[in-house]
Amino acid sequence: MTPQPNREDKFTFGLWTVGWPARDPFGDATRADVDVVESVHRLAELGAYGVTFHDDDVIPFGSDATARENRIKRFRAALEETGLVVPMVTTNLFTHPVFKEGGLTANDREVRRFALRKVMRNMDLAAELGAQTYVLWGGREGTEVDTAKDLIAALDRYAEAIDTLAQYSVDRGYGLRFALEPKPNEPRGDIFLPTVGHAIAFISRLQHADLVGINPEVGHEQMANLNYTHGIAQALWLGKLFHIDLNGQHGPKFDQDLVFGHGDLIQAFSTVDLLENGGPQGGRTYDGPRHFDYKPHRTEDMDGVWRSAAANMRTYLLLKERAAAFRADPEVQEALAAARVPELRTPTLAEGETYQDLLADPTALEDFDAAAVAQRGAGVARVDQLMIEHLLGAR
Ligand SMILES: [Mn+2]
Repeated sequence: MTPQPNREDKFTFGLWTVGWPARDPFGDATRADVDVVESVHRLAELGAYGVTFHDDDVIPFGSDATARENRIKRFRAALEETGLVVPMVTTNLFTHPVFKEGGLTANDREVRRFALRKVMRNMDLAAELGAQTYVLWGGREGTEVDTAKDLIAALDRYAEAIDTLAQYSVDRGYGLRFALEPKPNEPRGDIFLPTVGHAIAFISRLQHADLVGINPEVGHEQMANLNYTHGIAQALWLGKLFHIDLNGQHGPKFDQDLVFGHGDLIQAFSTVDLLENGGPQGGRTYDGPRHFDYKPHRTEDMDGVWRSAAANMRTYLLLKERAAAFRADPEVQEALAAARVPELRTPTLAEGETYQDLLADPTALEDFDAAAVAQRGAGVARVDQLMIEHLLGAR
């Protein structure tokens, strides 16, 4: 039986996902625009917990004050009718042509000042709607021609912008935490803060580093041929996993934004296992929303759109069920023990032991039989197949 999603699962969707009219660089839209009010209702019926949005998803760019208020009112009413929450909000600094050379890192200072104001205005709305996380995806922050940008100054301006926004949140008492979303390329030839590692290193130099973490997207890391599960593990280790974008991707190519699990399924399994079972005593490592940032196939009508939205949640829950079965299987536990997986939690030096003690321990070097120890198999092959069998529902 397929598990049914409910509010406790904390599944959230960007309004731009189901609302994507499927325009691509080569073809026109294949679907009509979707009213955000309808999206909120449909997602609530499917079992979602919340929605997220860019400013322009709810309030079209250039709306006057009256139009703006009306849009917000309708959206707010839909949230109240359904009980959906808005845990995360973000800004569109990429669609309008004014951002063609960048937003927060544009060479043109006027554009940078406008970009900051656009973010601040939407932070006001985010706080009003009770959001806790503000995502910054710098889709236009980058280059095609490296010599046409002062790359060092661009990072200075990026840091200046994020620290300014964090200060604004602190002064207004908004309590927002910021999550940078890495992506290697697309739409720019090369985007700044291209991977989880680049973004985390950048954050360490910010004045408000404590308020800034990351929002890693499955497909974005895989476009860079990196392992998403490893990326979020490092973010968890650093306390920097502020939000996640779940979707699917078939390796390094254009950003596919497939349904979660509909790309690298084995990595999706390890991602869910880490999120749900990777804690120190087992159990959850991340309590935030399970946020889907995907695009329904361009081939689909609206029936296919809602099916694909449901598919994200069902796939996550199926993987969660499979990961729980994997962890509970006595043979898996035995195989993990044989592979010495639990041993990695034992510190290399004993409690109170110093490197002097280690130097005085002949079993660590002088009497250590490297040739004999090298003969030991690691036992990974057994774990590997047990994992696949659980993933396929064969156990
Ligand atoms: Mn993407």
